[in-house]
Amino acid sequence: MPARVSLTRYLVEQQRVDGRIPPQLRLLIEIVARACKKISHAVEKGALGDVLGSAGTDNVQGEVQKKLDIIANEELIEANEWGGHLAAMASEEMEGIYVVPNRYPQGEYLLLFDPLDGSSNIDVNVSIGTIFSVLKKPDGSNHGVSEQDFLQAGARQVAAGYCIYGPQTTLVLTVGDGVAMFTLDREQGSFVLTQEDVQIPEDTKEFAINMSNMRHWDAPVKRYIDECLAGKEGPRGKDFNMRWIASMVADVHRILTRGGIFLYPWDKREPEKPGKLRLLYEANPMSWLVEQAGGMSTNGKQRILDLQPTKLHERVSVILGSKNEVERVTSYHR
Ligand code: AHM
Ligand code: MG
Repeated sequence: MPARVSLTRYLVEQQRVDGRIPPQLRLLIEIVARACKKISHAVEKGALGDVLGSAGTDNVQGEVQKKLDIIANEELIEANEWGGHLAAMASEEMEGIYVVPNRYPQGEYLLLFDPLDGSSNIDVNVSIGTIFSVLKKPDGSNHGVSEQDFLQAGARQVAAGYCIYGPQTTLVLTVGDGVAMFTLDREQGSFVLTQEDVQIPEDTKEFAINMSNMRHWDAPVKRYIDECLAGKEGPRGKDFNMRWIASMVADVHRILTRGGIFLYPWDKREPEKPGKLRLLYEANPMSWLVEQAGGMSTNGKQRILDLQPTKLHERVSVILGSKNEVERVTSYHR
């Protein structure tokens, strides 16, 4: 039987091969993984750990915070602030950026996260996850760190991934050399490489969208879904299946595993908002993973990774997954 490759070994080998991962970035990814392990334990305890339910507070987006949203946010901050690899962090659950306190050394990386994605699924025991993205502090910004430093296009990410807390806990990672998946071995307490070079099939018969919003969609999205629903008798000439987990991590994990298309488009409910999902914490890391696995990701008009963010909590319309389907929906917008 071939030797098991741990996350640590995978990262050390990535560092050795062509210096793809500098030591500080390797440390950062390991620490994020360690925090995810702790979050996974908290999730697993559920009612026994008194972690379910609402925390009685709202976040910056006006959404009710769950206890686990806050626990996960704190785990990520505590795990990452002392290592010397980071300059600052930004989170979906915090209004402003969190600058590493000056009692610790300052590093050159910026960490962004959605500490617990799929919050509405926490209490019903359905898969949820942590999404993260890593940027480098722009050159020349030697005078501390500001929110402006985080406003970089997704194409400039140096690492991105998520950890899904489902039947298994799986960490999915890219550092720009394809996508690798690591399953948590609970007995050993370590992440073990279980899939490398993840590839999303170019075609699919599976779509994911919140159908209850149909009456609010824009014409191109409506057209695309109508054609899928028409099945074999319609213009697509094949039957489609639908899945909607309402945890982006779980929907994207399915797509990385067997293909499919995911849409959370702009809709008329809140016309001034470009979409529901957050560009920096959700769309960018997921888009890079999907592209690294041979898929495609757009906001209907442009490649998401090329969008220049204008604010920390910016929202965006998201269409990602199997290349030919994303290409089709995007062409309907032209
Ligand atoms: P969250 O980060 O507060 O959990 O919100 C993001 C989630 C995504 O995971 C998911 O795709 C979407 O919101 C589900 O939204 P809806 O409940 O409108 O279907
Ligand atoms: Mg989220």
